[in-house]
Amino acid sequence: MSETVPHPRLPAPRDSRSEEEALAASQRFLASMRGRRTVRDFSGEPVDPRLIENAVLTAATAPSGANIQPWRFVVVSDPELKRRIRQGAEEEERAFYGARAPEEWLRALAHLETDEHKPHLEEAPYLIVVMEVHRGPSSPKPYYAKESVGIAVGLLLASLHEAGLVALTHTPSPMRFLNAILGRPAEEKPYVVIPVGKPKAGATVPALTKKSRDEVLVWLDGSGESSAGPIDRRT
Ligand code: IYR
Repeated sequence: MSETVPHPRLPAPRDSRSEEEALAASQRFLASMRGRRTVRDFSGEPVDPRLIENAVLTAATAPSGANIQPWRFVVVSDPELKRRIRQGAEEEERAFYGARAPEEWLRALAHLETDEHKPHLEEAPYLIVVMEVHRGPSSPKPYYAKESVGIAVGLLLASLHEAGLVALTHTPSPMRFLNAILGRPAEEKPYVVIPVGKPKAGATVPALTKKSRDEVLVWLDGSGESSAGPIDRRT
């Protein structure tokens, strides 16, 4: 039998700010996000758990396929669990760096100076293990699960950055060992492990650049020009 009750609807949110206010807010956000860097060296300084909770709640606002919201965020601060996660991840990474990784991949990674040692998995006060939730006893079949969880992780990283914290998107591969350590059911597939905290004194990051506007942005406005944006051409 098909559903006949109409789904309730609400007015779409409307923004009452002026163009200038909106632009200023957008520029502030851009400037802030340009300051985000992946950090691999964490101090043991404590972090307010409300910042972690807000970041997770922010992530959970993400759009998702059919609004299934196929995510769960497991926040680990228990030192023993962190130790076991480190142990499991380093085992996988030894296999990766020692044998599994193709030369081309290792060459692409070289400037990040990563290796199989993952002390940050114990040093960071929190590890957020992001789970992609598949069909299971209490979860429906998701659609576009990877895309949905990826969007949520983007919002999570933005929130952590706005809160003045640093994070590392870490993807030991394969990550199934996490289910046993964390006691999570099979329908939760580990997506990424995110150590979060404050940078260790003297921590450095590689000098990286992001692609330029013209490399990442293509405007197709019918004028026949494809890359000069409206900001330049505004009269
Ligand atoms: N998972 C490994 C390797 C690694 C892979 C990529 I792609 C990176 O951007 C960084 C590292 C590790 O965590 O060391």
